[in-house]
Amino acid sequence: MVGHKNTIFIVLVATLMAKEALAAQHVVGGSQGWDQSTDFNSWISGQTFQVGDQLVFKYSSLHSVVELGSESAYKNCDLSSAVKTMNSGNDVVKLNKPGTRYFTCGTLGHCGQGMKVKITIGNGASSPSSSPSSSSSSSSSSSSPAAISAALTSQGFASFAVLIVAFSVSTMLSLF
Ligand SMILES: [Cu+2]
Repeated sequence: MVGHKNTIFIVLVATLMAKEALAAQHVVGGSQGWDQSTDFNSWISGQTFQVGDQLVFKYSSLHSVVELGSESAYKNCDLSSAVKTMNSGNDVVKLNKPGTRYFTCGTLGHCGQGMKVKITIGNGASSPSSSPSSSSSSSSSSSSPAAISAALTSQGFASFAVLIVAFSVSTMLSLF
């Protein structure tokens, strides 16, 4: 009975670890960071945001991070409706639910210079093809245009591997 409880506990922990491992950290602006010289439009075009991911804003003391509450505030650089202001220089924002979030810099004029990002967060379960079956097609090895399904497969494999490790650990524990 104790062994069973151990197994359940470890599998739960492993599942949480797997989810944590799959969550991505997005350093806003890439290597150039949060700065008015960064081209945020081109940065964001290469990003996909999912629930559980994190944004990381890295910047000098010339800047700050202001979260705005609406599309119109974002378009008009209206900082009066700020939802939250951060200024540590290394701010982490967790994307904890699907939707759209808006961030800009609080320094006068920087928003107008393009220092702002609009983040659209998917729910993680949706795929572009929106087909309900995800496991049946994994056996085909044809050269399909499936970078996305390859990514999904590797994610599935990662969590599977974590579960295997958890199982062997729990088996070892139950021997003692
Ligand atoms: Cu700034």
